[in-house]
Amino acid sequence: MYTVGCYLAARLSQIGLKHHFAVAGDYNLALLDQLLSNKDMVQVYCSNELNCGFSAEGYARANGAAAAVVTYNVGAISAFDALAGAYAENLPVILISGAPNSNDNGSQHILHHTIGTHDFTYQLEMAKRITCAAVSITSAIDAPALIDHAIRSALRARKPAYIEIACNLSNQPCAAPGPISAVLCPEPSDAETLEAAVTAAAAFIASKQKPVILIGSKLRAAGAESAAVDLANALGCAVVVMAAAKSFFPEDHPQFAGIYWGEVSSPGAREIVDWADGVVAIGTVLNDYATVGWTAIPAGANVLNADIERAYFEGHDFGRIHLRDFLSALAKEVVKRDSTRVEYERQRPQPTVQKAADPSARLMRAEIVRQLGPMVNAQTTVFAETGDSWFNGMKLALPGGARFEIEMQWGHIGWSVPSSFGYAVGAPKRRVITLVGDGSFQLTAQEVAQMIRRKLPVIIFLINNSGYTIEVEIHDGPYNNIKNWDYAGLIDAFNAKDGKGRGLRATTGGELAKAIETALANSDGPTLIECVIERDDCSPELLSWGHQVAIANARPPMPDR
Ligand code: TPU
Ligand code: MG
Repeated sequence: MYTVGCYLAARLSQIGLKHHFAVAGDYNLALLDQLLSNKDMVQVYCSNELNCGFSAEGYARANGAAAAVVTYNVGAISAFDALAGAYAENLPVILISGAPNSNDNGSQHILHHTIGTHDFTYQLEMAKRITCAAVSITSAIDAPALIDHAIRSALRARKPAYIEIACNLSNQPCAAPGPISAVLCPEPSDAETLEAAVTAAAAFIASKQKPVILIGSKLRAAGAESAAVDLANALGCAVVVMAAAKSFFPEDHPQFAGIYWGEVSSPGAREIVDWADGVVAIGTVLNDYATVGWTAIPAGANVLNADIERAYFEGHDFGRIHLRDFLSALAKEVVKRDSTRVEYERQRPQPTVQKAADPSARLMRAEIVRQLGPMVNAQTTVFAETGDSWFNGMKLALPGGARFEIEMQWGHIGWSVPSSFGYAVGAPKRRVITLVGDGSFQLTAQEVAQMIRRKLPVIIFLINNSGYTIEVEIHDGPYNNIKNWDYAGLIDAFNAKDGKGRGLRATTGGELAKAIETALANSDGPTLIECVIERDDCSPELLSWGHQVAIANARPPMPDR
């Protein structure tokens, strides 16, 4: 005998979820009971719904999909921020919200947690704008079809979906789930279009002498990372990766030519893209940040754009072809064109061994990055928060197997703490290292307590530079100063009597080295290392990037008439 809640649990489990994230509220308590009755899934609690949404977002980064369960309005509207983030970042997060009793629909009742009118539709309407599917379950008979529709849409589109369930329905009987293939069934590429696209693309590439491959963040969403390696191998050219896609192409691959990010690219990468006569742009997202305030946009006749379900270039536009199918088939058709790789070999920067700072000298940003480098191995996943952590993270050379997570399109400060928590829940065998600024940390700090609760050995490098340095470099003012906290001391407050988190402070290179040793030895909980540096001690890339972004932001309005 299935109920609506058990049906939902079965479907979430069948798509591969071993956990779901939740914050309790009276609109979802009965639903949480139903979900708990599924022994294949663990319910993981969060401190607030924004964090719950970001935890699910991080879980989806590790596991391909995720679910978060929240209460009506007061919970769900907080979670919407993270849900919109999942949309921006192409992650299928299923947000499930408890909702008013079905008998209250159309009544003149005023319900708690609402804006106090008789309208119970606005949450669903809001959800429709930031998901690929949003459904409201007010009848047990329709529940299986609506649940399947929402989950199927999310998995296909790699976008979030929303399901609200009236609070008196989750324990009502409904049909048993049929085969999961009906939910997973991918829409195949259109075979004829695929063939035409591949023929035209192979001809386009053959017409170029110096093509380069540019990897963007939608590559992973499309499940096409290994297909991109196949294409690179066949073409033999240099491969550059956008910042938002770091680690989506292996950095130990012989054709890897660095991070392309306009004037803040890694050495040699920009020169190779500038020199190329054709760019195969795969899953790229060219926003103002990624293009350094519109100063570096590969566009025009020399660009072949391969998107998740579309390829367009030089008078062609092919739809209904999957990126993975397109890249794999193209790999079999392309001619070898390796001149950008050969040229990059000449330009390739020699690995420099940075000198260790005097262990008793005041800690500097460059020394933090130097000490971070050797910590990254095949099992590591690095999270880089908005702020100078982005630029510090870019400097890490990733060995094969290392992963890198960044939220460059949504760019919500505070994302990294809950997202790395969710990721660590989903990928317990990986070593998660989170780079986060003091300003960002203050938004979502509570979720460190959940890392403590679940004994997750996440290592947090909290860069305390006394403020919003990224904003300082874009446009400074008193609003970029923040209240200092005792960040290391905070961990003891979170530990209370039973926690095993560690909070350490490093003000010199020597203290940092010791703190890293302690962190690596602490397997019973997170370790936060507060790295204290000066306010203006930032990466040179942030200076240049901030300058260009400030110019782009300050463009005067077009004349009215
Ligand atoms: O390393 P640093 O100092 O640059 O990083 P920190 O201390 O984390 O400061 C980040 C400053 C920042 C702000 C205030 N970066 N972006 N913003 C704007 C912003 C405000 N609110 C949200 C939710 N997201 C944002 N990106
Ligand atoms: Mg800061």
